[in-house]
Amino acid sequence: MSEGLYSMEAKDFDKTLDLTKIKPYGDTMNDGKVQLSFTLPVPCGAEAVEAAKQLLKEMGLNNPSVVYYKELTPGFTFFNCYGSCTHTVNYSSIYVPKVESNVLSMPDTDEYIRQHFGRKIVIVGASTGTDAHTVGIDAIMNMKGYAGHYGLERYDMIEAYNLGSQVPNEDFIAKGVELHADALIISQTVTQKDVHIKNLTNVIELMEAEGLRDKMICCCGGARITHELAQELGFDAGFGMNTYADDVASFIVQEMDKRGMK
Ligand code: B12
Repeated sequence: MSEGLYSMEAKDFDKTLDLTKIKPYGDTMNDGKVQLSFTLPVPCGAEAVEAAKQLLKEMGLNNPSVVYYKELTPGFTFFNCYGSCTHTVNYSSIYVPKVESNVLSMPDTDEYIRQHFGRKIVIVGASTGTDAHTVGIDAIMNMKGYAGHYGLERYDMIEAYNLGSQVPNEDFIAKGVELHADALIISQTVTQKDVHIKNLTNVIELMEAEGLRDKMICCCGGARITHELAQELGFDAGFGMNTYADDVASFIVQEMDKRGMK
């Protein structure tokens, strides 16, 4: 396949696509087809299927169909369903604040560090507070990496320290100071009752109280973290799902350079 074809977007070959009114694509443009699954707290049977279809209609899905249903346990029924979405979204009006840096490969980041700093940079990371999830921070930091992207421990010019999970914020910051960290990176997975907001806010408050905030780059990440939220909470950058070591490493080194950190 030629590169030209790879770079094509649906709007280049389908003239019925209106980016001010997009809806899901099933197998023809604008058919609105979606698949969803859910459980209803009712006994398995014809009434349960009818309830599921009515619910789909209420959700704005035309031609609702239940393609699979099964009793999970007495009194609970699980459904797989299809329907055509009647709602649309104006894609052309969407603006999402994103981390603005040039994403470099691992060798290019190492080279950038050699050229701009002439020393290894130190990054300390953890899942802090009560958060016990380690897979996110491991994906970013572990030597073996994640989804084909090596983690920070693999970089020649980065000294990466992964402190694990449930690290108290005070200990995390103290370790950063002890190791002369250039950047602190935090993973937050649990967002129930806004615990991530309280915890991330606490990190920044502690750093400010100790006069450390402008001495280190601070980043956070997790499935429900956005760059916009991270900045609101006082972080330099936030990284959500589908981000890798390359994204945060590139951001950190370019931000250090911008700030004249040596
Ligand atoms: C595995 C898991 C667990 C394991 C964790 C084991 C471990 N060692 O990590 C265990 C069983 C311990 C667990 C416990 C709990 N869990 Co849990 N868990 C999950 C699960 C299934 C997968 C999470 C995961 O590993 N994802 C894979 C990684 C790679 O994705 P990621 O974290 O998003 O990371 C990527 C990006 O976000 C980003 N990223 C992440 N961190 C960082 C950091 C930086 C600096 C950067 C740059 C990028 C970055 O990069 C990564 C790669 O792209 C999810 C459900 C799911 N399918 O997502 C629930 C889930 C996260 N858990 C949940 C809950 C509620 C809990 C518990 C509260 C349950 C309970 N009632 O006890 C406890 C909490 C314990 C605690 N104190 O934290 C909820 C969270 C809901 C919410 N919005 O808060 C989820 C979504 C399940 C659900 N649908 O309800 N859990």
